[in-house]
Amino acid sequence: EHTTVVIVGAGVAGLTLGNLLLRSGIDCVVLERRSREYVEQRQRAGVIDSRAARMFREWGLADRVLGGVPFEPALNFRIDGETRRFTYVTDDHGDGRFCPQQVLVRNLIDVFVSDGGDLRFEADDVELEDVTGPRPRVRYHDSAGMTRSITCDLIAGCDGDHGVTRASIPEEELTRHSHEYGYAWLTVLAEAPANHQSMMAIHDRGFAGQFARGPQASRFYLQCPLDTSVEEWTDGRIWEEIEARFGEPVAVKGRISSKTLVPLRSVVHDPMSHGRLYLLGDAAHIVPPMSAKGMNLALHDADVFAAAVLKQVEEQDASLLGAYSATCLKHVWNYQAFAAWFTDLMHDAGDVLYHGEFRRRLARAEFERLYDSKTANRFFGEFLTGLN
Ligand code: FAS
Repeated sequence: EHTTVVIVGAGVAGLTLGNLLLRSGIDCVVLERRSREYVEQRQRAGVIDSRAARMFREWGLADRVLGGVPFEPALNFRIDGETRRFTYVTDDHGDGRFCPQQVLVRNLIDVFVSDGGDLRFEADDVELEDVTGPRPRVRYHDSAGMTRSITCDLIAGCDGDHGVTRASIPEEELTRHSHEYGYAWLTVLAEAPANHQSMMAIHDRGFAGQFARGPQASRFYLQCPLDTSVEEWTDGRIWEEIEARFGEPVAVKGRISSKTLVPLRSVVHDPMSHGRLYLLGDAAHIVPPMSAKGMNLALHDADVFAAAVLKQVEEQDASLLGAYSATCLKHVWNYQAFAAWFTDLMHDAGDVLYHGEFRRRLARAEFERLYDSKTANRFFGEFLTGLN
């Protein structure tokens, strides 16, 4: 069996890339390890920024894949219990959306399959061969346990941070740049309606965030020490911390359906390609959820790679493929810088434990600048919309 592009992983990067190639008449096969049910219910990100929404519109997919609600150019901050609403100026026309990641994924699957795309779930034990040769091969076991193999022109590694594609690149060919923030987030999914699209609290007890995930649910984030365990976080303790850090009672304390500890880190792998293998999304880089850019960077990579494949297939011009890694890394480092700045700002401003009083006052001053300076406001808005 032969195809032009084998895409490993049906997350936001893999499914977006599959749809962009399919719409361009380019042959591809998507191999996903999990079942369709599992992939469609996996809850993660919640924000599609304006750049990503525009990208879907430019490819003619926006109406069919974008769910959720437009997000207003405003953030709600709670500083030591006092609400400080932050509206930002942007040239953008409100394209960004609050859209739970699994809604986007579900829509991308529906569109890809209904347009005749070749998406294979429960594809196990994916292995790559001859990635630096003229005709790479991908082997895997299908859902019936049969061994299958596909030769191709290109492989897109869209299998996330714990996948097999990046792992197939020889260590000496890849550099891992990483930064640990020194604390973790307890991320909680609860049946607790949010009475605002987003709320972020700066407090001496630590950062807290609440983001609507549809009308009846919220994703909460609670800063916690790295050496804590999920077991220590009983439901009672979670509600107590949320109420203390937001400085108000939680009206509806519904069922908590998931609790995960996510150590905050930033990671970039360089280069993002090796031979005919190209890495997209979390397979290449990780940003802390504070930035709400993880999903959006994956979408950016899919946009850049799809255009590069199109140029190669239609004009036999490999220049964009050759530039793929540098193009994406420039964008990724720019957003890593934003993510690190915003993460430090929102945590140092309430921090009396880790980085001390001087960093705390610096962060408070930077925070006030967002309100006092039109330039700082606009610069922040450019990053939030993804249009920087
Ligand atoms: P994905 O992880 O989405 O997709 C990878 C796919 O590859 C998966 O379907 C996986 O099953 C499949 N796969 C893995 N190994 C495979 C193999 N060997 N063979 C075949 N398939 C394989 N980002 C935000 O912007 N905001 C947030 O609030 C946010 N919250 C998050 C919370 C959690 C708990 C996590 C883990 C991540 C969160 N993220 C958030 C980041 C997240 O949204 C990612 O950035 C985004 O999913 C990246 O998309 P992909 O690169 O497509 O990777």
